[in-house]
Amino acid sequence: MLLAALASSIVAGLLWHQQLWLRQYDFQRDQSQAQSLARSGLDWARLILQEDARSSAIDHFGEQWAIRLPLSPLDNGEIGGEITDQQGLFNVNVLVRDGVLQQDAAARYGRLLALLGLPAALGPALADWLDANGEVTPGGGAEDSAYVALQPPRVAANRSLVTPDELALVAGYTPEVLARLRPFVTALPSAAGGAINVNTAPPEVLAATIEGLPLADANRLAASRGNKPFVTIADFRSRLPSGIPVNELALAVSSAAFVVRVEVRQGEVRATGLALVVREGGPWPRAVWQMIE
Ligand SMILES: [Ca+2]
Ligand SMILES: [Ca+2]
Repeated sequence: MLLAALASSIVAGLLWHQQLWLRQYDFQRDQSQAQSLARSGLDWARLILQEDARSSAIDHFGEQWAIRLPLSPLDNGEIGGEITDQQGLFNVNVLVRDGVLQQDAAARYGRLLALLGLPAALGPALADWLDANGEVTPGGGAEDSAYVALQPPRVAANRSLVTPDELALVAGYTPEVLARLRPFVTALPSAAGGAINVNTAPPEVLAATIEGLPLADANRLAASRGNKPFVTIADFRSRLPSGIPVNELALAVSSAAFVVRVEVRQGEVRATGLALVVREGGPWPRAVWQMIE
């Protein structure tokens, strides 16, 4: 009787282990499939961007790359994704070049902060985070001595940001500030250039980039490009209100940098692929960074 009970409990134990092992096996198989699909999704997006560069000289929201793919069914799962242009956003890395604060870029960033109703001190704080020196920039700067007192203690990076998520480390960049700021800013390597794509920039970024352009006019420009994208900077300028000087070097009608996001579900497992892709005129858009998780 005892032996029989023992035997049956051993069998139950074995079965349970087998179940567990099978579930683990399923999970690992789904996980590796999900991650591999996410990677393929990123490559597919790079192909779309390569094709786009072949077929058009400008970049706007009416193009194929801008179409978001909603989660769509595939065998035992789903896949979806989107490509978002980064050249329409304010690249925070232009604030500092070769370790030195750039006053014109600081002025543009200051205008953006004001348009978004954010404190002006966020400008100098970010400048000090990026610049190479240890001197506190007037108007709200913060260097190492301010950071060692924070939780967690840290020191200023004194270099460009790799991703905009690093903004969360900078003094004053609270979750509330970031929620307001994030849709308008990005962090790009110098290879992407600093010009703003007037076909994709939010009105706030247009108004911040072009001194003297009221937000209401920037809104009108953004509405007009929906039907008729800007084909050249001259075209953009002809549709600006008269009398507003334009620094052509700060503007573009095309984009070199895009963030690709791919979401995958395979069985019970989810995977995300995220990459910053830069078109540099080479045969294949380069991933500056890529994450699969
Ligand atoms: Ca294009
Ligand atoms: Ca400094």
